[in-house]
Amino acid sequence: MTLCLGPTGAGKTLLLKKLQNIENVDTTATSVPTVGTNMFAIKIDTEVHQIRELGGIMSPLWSRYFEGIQKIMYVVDASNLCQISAAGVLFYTIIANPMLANAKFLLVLTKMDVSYRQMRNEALLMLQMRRFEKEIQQKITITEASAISGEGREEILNWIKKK
Ligand SMILES: Nc1nc2c(ncn2[C@@H]2O[C@H](COP(=O)(O)OP(=O)(O)OP(=O)(O)O)[C@@H](O)[C@H]2O)c(=O)[nH]1
Ligand SMILES: [Mg+2]
Repeated sequence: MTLCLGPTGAGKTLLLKKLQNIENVDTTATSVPTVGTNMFAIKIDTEVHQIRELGGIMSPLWSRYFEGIQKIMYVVDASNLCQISAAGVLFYTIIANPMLANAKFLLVLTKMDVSYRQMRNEALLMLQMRRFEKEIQQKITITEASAISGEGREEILNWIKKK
């Protein structure tokens, strides 16, 4: 089981829908914040992978779901200047949790289709990634994505299926 975390409105639900089904995602429908959790079954090749989204609103409770987790996808909205630094702090509190000492992390910079988004390097600077990477032992893979254009989809699917 993989967990998908990130602040509220970061774009987790829409991205996971896009990973599930490239064609039929209605990106114009208004979305509802996830209260609680959402399960997504994502078929890659012949295998079905289970991903559990935890809504941003329940971030104080995220750690209750960490036991036995080997993989965490952390989604950050690269177009939300107000949220991005806070998203970095939240990410750091997750990585520092001893239950995830051996987990693999995928940092997804999403909404890369938005014209006023932060560029990759600026986003990583605001997330203080260079500093974090020195202090933590886990491997962090970084990817850019968009649930609208489908950018990053293959990269994320490859990360999910990797043992
Ligand atoms: N332009 C653009 N908008 C996006 C993208 N992904 C999500 N959105 C929009 O961002 C808003 C929030 O998306 P959600 O997927 O519901 O966010 P979430 O991370 O699931 O939020 P919570 O469930 O509250 O934790 C919605 O209005 C989406 O349509 C993207 O890649 N590009
Ligand atoms: Mg959601």
